[in-house]
Amino acid sequence: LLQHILQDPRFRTQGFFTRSLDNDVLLAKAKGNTQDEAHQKLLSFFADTLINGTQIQGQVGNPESLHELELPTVQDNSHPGWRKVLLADGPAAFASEIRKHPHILVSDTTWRDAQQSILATRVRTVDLAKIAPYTDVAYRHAYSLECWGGATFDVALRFLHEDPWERLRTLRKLVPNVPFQMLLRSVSGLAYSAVPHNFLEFFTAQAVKNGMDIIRVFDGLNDLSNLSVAIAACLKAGAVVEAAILYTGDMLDPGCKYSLSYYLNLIDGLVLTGAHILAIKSMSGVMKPEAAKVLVSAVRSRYPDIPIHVHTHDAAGTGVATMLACVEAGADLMGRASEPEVRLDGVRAIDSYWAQLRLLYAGFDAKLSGPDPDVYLHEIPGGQLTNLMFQARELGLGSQWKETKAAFVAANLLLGDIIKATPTSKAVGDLAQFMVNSHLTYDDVLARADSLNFPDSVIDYFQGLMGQPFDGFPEPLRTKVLTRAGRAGMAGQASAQLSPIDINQEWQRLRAKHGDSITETDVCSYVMFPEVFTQYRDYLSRFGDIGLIPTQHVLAPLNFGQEITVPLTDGPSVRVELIALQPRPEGEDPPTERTVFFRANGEYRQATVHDLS
Ligand code: 3PY
Ligand code: ZN
Repeated sequence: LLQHILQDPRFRTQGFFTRSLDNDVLLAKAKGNTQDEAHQKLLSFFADTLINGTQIQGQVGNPESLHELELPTVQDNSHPGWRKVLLADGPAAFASEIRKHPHILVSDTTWRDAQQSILATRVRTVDLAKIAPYTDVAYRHAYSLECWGGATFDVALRFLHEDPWERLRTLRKLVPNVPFQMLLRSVSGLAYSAVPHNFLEFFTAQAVKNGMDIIRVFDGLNDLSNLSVAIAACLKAGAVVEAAILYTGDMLDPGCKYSLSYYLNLIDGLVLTGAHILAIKSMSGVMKPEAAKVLVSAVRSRYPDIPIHVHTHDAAGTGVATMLACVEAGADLMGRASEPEVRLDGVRAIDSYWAQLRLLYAGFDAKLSGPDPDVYLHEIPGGQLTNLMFQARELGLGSQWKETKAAFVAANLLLGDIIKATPTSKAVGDLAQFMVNSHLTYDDVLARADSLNFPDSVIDYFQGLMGQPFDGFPEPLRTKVLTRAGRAGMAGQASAQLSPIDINQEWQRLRAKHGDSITETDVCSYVMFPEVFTQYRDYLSRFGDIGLIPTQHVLAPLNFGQEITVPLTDGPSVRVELIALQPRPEGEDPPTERTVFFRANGEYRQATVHDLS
C-alpha cells in the first residue's frame, strides 16, 4: 500500500517529501496557507498518536468504550436560575436570598472536584461543553456548578493541551443560568505557593470578567492573614465570596489540636472579612456526622444570617450521613431540613452521559473499589488520594500504596500535623514519596535533615510561602531544612512580601515571544505556571489546537481506512482518513523517524514524526 501511495502522481505533486514534522509545518507556512498549516499540524497530531500513543499523559490501558457519547433529550425547567438573582441584585443580596430560601441548595461538583478525584482531572472541555446546555436546564435550581480552579487549571494546560480560560468562556456561554463556582488556594491563586498581591487582584478580576460568579477561598494552613488578603481581592473583583475553613482530624477527639474553639476562632475572623458565605470544607472526607452536627450548630447559632455551605467527600463512606447531619444542624436553610428542589429526571439523564464518559476515560479512572475508613488515619484529600494511588499503581509495586499511606502519616507529623489541602497537602505528599523512594523513616528524616535534598514544596512550606501553621513550624527541622536549602524563613503574610509583578511588561515580553495572540489571561497562566504555559505554547505550534478533536480520537489512534470528520477551532472541519504507516526501518531502534500517510479532504498528505515508542 505504501508503495502504491508513493507512486501515486497526485501524492508526488503535493511536494511534502520533507523529513521532519517541523519541516512539514514550515513548508505549509512557507506556502502561506494557514489552513494548510492547521491541517498539517492536525495530521502530525494523528501521526504522533498512532506511533507514540495518546498525548494525554497518564492513561493506563485503553478506553473501555470509544462510542460517541449519547446526549439526553432536552427538558423544560421554568425555574429562572440563581444567576439571575446574582446578576440583578449583586453578591450580598444573592447571599441573603440564599439564606432565606426554604429549601436546601445543592452545589454540583462534577466538573471540578468529582472529575479531579475520580478521573485524574483529565475530562476535556469538549466533553463538558457537550453536556453543558442540558446541565444548565436540569440543574437550574442549583446554587452552583463547581467547574474551575483546583487542579483543573494546571491539568488543562499541562496534560490536556488546552487553555483553561477558554474552557471557562466556553462553558459560560453554554450555561447562562446557573452560578459558576471556583476554588482559590488563597494567596497562591491557582499555583502552589504565594503569588504577589497585585497579581492576585489581577487574576481574580480576570476570573470574574471571564465568567466566574462564586469564589471559594481556602488556605492550605487555615492561615487567617492569607485568607483575609485573598478574600479582599475576590471581593474587589466583584465575586460572591465563600470563606472556607478546612476541617482536619477529629474535632471531638480531645487529643486533636483542631478543636471546636479553633474553628470558631477562625470563623470569627472570617466573618470580619466581609465574605458573603461561610464554607466548611472537608477535603479528605474525615468530618464525621456527629462532629459536623456540633460544628454546624455552633456556627449557625453564632451567625444566624450567613449562609453555610458544606463540602465533603465520601472517602470513608460517611459522606451522606455527614451531609444529613449538617442539614439538620442548620446548614444553608432556615432551620428545618427541607428537600432540595433537584429535578431528578434531568439529573438522571445527565448521569447516563457521565456513565458513558467514564468508560471513555477508563484509562484515567482511579477505580476506587469502595469507601475506605483508612482515610481517618492518613487524611489524604480526595483529589490527591487517587493521584497517589494512581502513581503507586503505575510503579506496579503491590506494597507501594500501603507504604505511601504510612509515609504520608509520618510526613504530616514531621511537618507539624498540619492542615492538608493544596499546596500543603502536596508538600506532605512530596515528602512521603521522597521518604518511600529513599527508604527513610520518620526518625531518619529528623536525624539526617541537614544532609537531605528535600523536595521544593517542603522547602517552600518551611520558608513560609504557604502561610504559617497556627501553632508554629516544627523545630529544629525547619531551621535544618532552610539552612541546607540556603533560604531564610519568612514571618507573616507572604504575598505582601513578594515584589509586585509588572503585568504589562510580562504581557509585552510574552507577545514578543509567542506573538500578538497573547492575551491578558495568557499572562495569568504564565505567571502561575511559567514552564507549563511555555510547553503549552510549544505544543500549539507543533500540533495546533486539539481542543475540538473528539476524545475517542485523542485517547486512541485512528483506524486505518476509517474516514472521520474533525472540527477545527479556526476554519472549516476536515475529513481525515489514515491510509498507511511507514514500517520501522529495519534494524533501527527508537528514536527513529516514521512517516504516516493520510487523505485529508480527499488529498494525499503525509506527516513524519519521531518514533519514541
Ligand atoms: C485543590 O486545590 O485542588 C483542591 O482540590 C483542594 O481541595
Ligand atoms: Zn473536595
